[in-house]
Amino acid sequence: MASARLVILTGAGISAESGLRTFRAADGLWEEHRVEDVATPEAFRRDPELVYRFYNERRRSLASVEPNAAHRALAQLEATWPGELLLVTQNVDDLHDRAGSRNLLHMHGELKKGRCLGCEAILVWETDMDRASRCPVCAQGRVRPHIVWFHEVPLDMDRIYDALERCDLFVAIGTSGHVYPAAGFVQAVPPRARTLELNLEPSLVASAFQEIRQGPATELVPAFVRDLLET
Ligand code: BV8
Repeated sequence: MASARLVILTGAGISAESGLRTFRAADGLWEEHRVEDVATPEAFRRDPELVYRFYNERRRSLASVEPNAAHRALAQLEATWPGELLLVTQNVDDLHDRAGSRNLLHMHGELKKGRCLGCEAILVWETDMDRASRCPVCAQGRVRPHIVWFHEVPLDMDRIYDALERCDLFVAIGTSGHVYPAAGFVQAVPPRARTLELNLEPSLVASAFQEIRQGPATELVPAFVRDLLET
C-alpha cells in the first residue's frame, strides 16, 4: 500500500477526548438552541449577537484543550506516508493544525478565522467577534465567523471530490454521518478503494464501509496508523 492515495475524513468524535463536545452528544443543543438553529445564515440575520456568542464561546474553549493521540497519529502519518494523503475535517477547531497536519482542508471553516461581509477577505481571528468588529483589510466591513453554516456550500469541494475519486483508501473517523455532503463522501470513492470507519459506535452510513472498527479515537487511530506504516 506504500504509494496508496489516502483520504481521511474526521468529525467531532476525533476531538471528543480532547474535551470538546460533539454535536450529537450534546443532543445538538447550545443554550437551549438546536445547533441547526444557531449555525445558519438566517440565525445570523435574525440574531447576530446570539450567533457571535455561540462562536466566541467555542473559540475561547480552544485555549484550554490540546490535540490528542489521534490528532498526533494523523500528523505523524502525513509526515511519513510516501503516497498522497489528504485530511478533510468537518471540525472547526484547530486541533489537527496544532498537531502538525498540513495537507488539511477545513470543509466547514475554522473558529479562528473571520470573513469580511464587505470585501470577503478571510481573516485570522483569535479574539471575540461582535457586530462592532471591523475588517482590518477594507477597514469598514462587518465581520462574520468563517464557518460554513447549514444551507451554505462547504469549502474546497472540488479538491475534495478530486481526491475522493482517485483514492485507494478512504477512512472516516469520529463522524456520525448525519451531515451532508460529508456523509456522502464514502459513496464517491472508486469501487476498488478500501473503506474503513473508526468510531465509538456505528455511524448512520456505517453500512457503506467495507470495514468498521469500534472504539475511542485515541486507541483506534494510533493503531490504524501503526498497521498502515507496517504494511
Ligand atoms: C449543503 C459548522 C449544499 C458549524 C457544520 C434540509 C435543508 C437544508 C439543508 C439540508 C437539509 N437536509 C439535509 C441538508 C443538508 C445539510 C445537512 O446535512 N443537514 C443535516 C442536519 C440533515 N447540510 C448542509 O446544509 C451543508 N451544505 O448541503 O450545501 C451543497 C451540497 C453538496 C455540495 C455543495 C452544496 C452544510 C453543512 C455544514 C454545517 N456546518 N459545522 C459549526 O460547527 O458550528 S456541521 C457540524 O455538524 C459539524 O461541523 C459536523 O460536520 C456536524 C456534526 O457532525 P459530526 O462531526 O459527525 O459530529 P456528531 O456529533 O454528529 O458525531 C460525533 C461522532 O463521533 C459520533 O459518531 C460519535 O459516535 C463519535 N465519537 C464520539 N466520541 C468519540 C467518537 N468517535 C471516536 N472516539 C471518540 N472518543
